[in-house]
Amino acid sequence: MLSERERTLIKSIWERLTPVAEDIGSEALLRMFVTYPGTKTYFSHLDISQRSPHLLSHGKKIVLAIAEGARDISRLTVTLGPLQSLHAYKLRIDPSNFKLLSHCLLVTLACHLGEEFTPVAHAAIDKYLSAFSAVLAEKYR
Ligand code: ZNH
Repeated sequence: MLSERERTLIKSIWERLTPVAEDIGSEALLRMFVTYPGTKTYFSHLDISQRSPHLLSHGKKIVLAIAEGARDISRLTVTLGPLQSLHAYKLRIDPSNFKLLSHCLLVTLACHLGEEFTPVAHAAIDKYLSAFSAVLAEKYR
C-alpha cells in the first residue's frame, strides 16, 4: 500500500489541485467520454459537452471527493461510505468504469503537473486512485 511519504505527497498534490478542481475534473471526464464512449450512457440526463456547466460542476465534485479522501487515506473507507452506496445501489455504475476514470485522471494530472509529475508522483497517484476505486467498488456483490 501507500507509504507515509507517498501519503504526504498525495495529500499535497490534491490540496493544490482543489482550486482548479473544476478544470481538472471536467478534463478527466471529457477524456473518459471520448476514450471510452460507453461511459457516456450514465450521463444521458446531463449536458456533458466540453465546458458545459454540468461537466464543470460534476468534474469539480469528483476532484473534491478525491481531495477529501486524500486528507486521511487511512480513513478512506469511512470517508467514502456515502459515495460507495450512491454508486453501488443508486447509480449502479459498473465498477469496471472506475479504472477508466482513474486512468483519465492520471493522464490529466500528468498534463497539469508538468515537471512535478515525477515517476515517484506517478506511482503514488496511480496507487491512490486504485485504492480509491477499490473502496468505491467494495459494496458491490
Ligand atoms: Zn461518480 C455522482 C465521485 C466514478 C458516474 N460521483 C458522483 C458524485 C461524486 C462522485 C462526488 C456526486 C455525489 C453527490 O452529488 O452527492 N465518481 C466519483 C469519484 C469517482 C467516480 C471520486 C472515481 C474516482 N462516477 C464514477 C464513474 C462513473 C460515475 C466511473 C460512470 C462512468 N457519478 C456518476 C454519475 C453521478 C455521479 C452518473 C450522478 C451525476 C448527476 O449529477 O446526476
